[in-house]
Amino acid sequence: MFLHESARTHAAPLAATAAEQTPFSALAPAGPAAAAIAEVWWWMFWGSLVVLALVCVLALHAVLRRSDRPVPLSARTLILGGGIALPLSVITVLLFHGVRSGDAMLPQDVGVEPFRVEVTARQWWWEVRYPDVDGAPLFDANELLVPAGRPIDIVLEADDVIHSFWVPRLGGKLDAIPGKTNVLRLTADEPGVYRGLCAEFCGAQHARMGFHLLAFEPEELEGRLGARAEAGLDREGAGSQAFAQHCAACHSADGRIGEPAAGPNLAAVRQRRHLVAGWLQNEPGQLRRWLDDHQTIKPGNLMSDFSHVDPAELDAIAEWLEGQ
Ligand code: HEC
Ligand SMILES: [Cu+2]
Repeated sequence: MFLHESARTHAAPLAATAAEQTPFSALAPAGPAAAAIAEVWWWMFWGSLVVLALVCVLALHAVLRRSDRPVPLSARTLILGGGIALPLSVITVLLFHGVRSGDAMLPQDVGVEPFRVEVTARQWWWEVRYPDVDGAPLFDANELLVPAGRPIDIVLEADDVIHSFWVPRLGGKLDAIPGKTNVLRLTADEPGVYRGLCAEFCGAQHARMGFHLLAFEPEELEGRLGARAEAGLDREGAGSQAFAQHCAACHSADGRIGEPAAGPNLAAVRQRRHLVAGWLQNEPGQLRRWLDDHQTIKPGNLMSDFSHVDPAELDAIAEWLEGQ
């Protein structure tokens, strides 16, 4: 008991640092679905280690034995035992664990109403919709704000090609397929920042198609979502007009309006921690830099070129979006 307690107090900060250093590690699970997967991983790890040790011992034995007598095992026993019984039993155990951990990813009735968030994957970013924030849908991008300690249903769709939604510390991957709706059930046990990525090659900027899942205590979540819903942009002014001219064909600047969705909704862009699908820290100057250098920052991305636009106009748009 005593030992157990002290081991735990030492393990907790260690686990926290490991998670910070390895935000993409499925072996630092932070929710039940990921824990089930990590368990299968450890079973396979220790299982294969035992088999390897066994093979080494047998090999050593074969090399070192003195006698010339043949091994008292018939070919039949070897084929039936090593070729059929052994793989069959290993695969059966793995199948059992695999199906169980796969099951943990699917929505099931647990007596608590899940939090629902809809995600549409595009080249190369994630549209995020909350069906009901103060009575109406709210549109955002590349960041999922969710409650901690409550099941989350992520309703996945795709626009252009097949993508795969993965938050390694929270659970397994699920494909986002055009024309099909898949639902992934995750739970983040504790508040925190969990990193996610596209886990299926989907084009040139696939490697820069990340996102962040931010889990909050329920009261804080309400405040945060409310703030995003109220991130109203001043409809007057030079920035607004220039935006209408150069950007509004692809971007909505109203969190309550989803279209056009060729580019991320920009109403609350200043509240996001990152720009361009988790790739740039959202620091002063980065948004403006993106407008000039976006083909260098994310080559091949689907935003148009603005080299023909007066830089002063782009300054005004950036200032307007950043709410200065
Ligand atoms: C042809 C469509 C198109 C036009 C026009 C366009 N954009 Fe974009 N924009 C995109 C796409 C697509 C992305 C996503 C890029 C990615 O992450 O791969 C994007 C991303 C962005 C982002 C990053 C948002 C985030 O949170 O990740 C900002 C900021 C942005 N655009 C601003 C602008 C501004 C300002 C203009 C007008 C000067 C503009 N865009 C015009 C398509 C467009
Ligand atoms: Cu993708």
